[in-house]
Amino acid sequence: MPNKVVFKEQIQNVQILSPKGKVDTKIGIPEGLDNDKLLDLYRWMTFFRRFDRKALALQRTGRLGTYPSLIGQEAVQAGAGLAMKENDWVVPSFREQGVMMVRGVPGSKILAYWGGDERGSQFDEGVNSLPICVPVGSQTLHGVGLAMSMAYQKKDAAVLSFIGDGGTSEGDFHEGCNFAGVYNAPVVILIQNNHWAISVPRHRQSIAPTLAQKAIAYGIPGIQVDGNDVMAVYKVVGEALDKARSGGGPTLVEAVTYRMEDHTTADDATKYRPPEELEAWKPKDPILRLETYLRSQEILTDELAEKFEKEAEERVAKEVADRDAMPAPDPLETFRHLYEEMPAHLQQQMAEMQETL
Ligand SMILES: Cc1ncc(C[n+]2csc(CCOP(=O)(O)OP(=O)(O)O)c2C)c(N)n1
Ligand SMILES: [Mg+2]
Repeated sequence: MPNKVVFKEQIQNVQILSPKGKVDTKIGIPEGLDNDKLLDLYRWMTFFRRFDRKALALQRTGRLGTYPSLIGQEAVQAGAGLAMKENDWVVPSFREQGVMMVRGVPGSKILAYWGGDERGSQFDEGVNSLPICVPVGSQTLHGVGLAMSMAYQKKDAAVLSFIGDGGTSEGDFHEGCNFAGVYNAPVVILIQNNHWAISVPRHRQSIAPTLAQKAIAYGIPGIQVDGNDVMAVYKVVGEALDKARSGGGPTLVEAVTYRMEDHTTADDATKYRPPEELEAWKPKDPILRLETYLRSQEILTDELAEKFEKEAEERVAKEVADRDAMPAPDPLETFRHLYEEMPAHLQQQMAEMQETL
């Protein structure tokens, strides 16, 4: 008969801003979030939504191949992005255009990527973001590896590595979490639990009541946060990054949010998603929640909101114009950069294409 408990653990959930836009006074507004910073968060979130609406429209008119919208997940990406410090790195999956833009990736590059242009993955020096990465689960390995290398080089920086709820079923995620723990890697693995992995619902992904508890098996802290509450995301991710930077090791954060759109433009969620579920999430909208709070405190006025709208519209137009201004890629690039020395058969094919061109 077992006669003693050898291990016990609990998973906490953090919410500061309620869906009605009220601050939990027991926790209070997180340190670092003064009125200007709160407005910054709001500005980014409204910009993300506008950018995505434009990108969806561009896809419908044939100017992008496909596009994965982050609409509904703005608080996770703005909150986590603004909680990062200059030298930190972000390791995105494929729905992280928001946090990537916060880190300095131009929106025009995001549009280029989804238009099938490889230059959409080439960022300027000093932009600390890996490129968009579609293979589900791989991001944890990249993020943990990058973090291990930064610790090895004694850099004062941490990595924020993104993954979806679906991604947590991949072996790569588990291997990455294990390495993160064993090597005390300065990484925050952020699960965006948006409740769907294409047509597979969260409850078919795992019967574990939280995804954060997957951390327990690897001996690292796991915490859940209301992903539609930008204040809570900012606090939880910020504290985890600070801890990682100061040698305190990795954290697994599960941000509970909702994908309001189709998986990508190649999907039709009405075929599998109960409409009541979507309706139930609408009042929890992350932008609406912050806006309600900001207006109640008279931090946001009609005038300011209008100004932000106009700025966002202009910025989106500029990103599209910058994308359009990129010269057409050289088709011969298809052959380059694969081998140090190009094999004979590729040289021949390249010469043939050159002739045709
Ligand atoms: C290894 C691998 N398997 C399958 C796919 C196809 N695929 C692309 S996105 C996706 C679902 C991902 O769901 P989740 O991790 O929850 O992220 P979300 O799309 O919700 O952001 C799948 C199966 C892929 N890209 N990579
Ligand atoms: Mg998902």
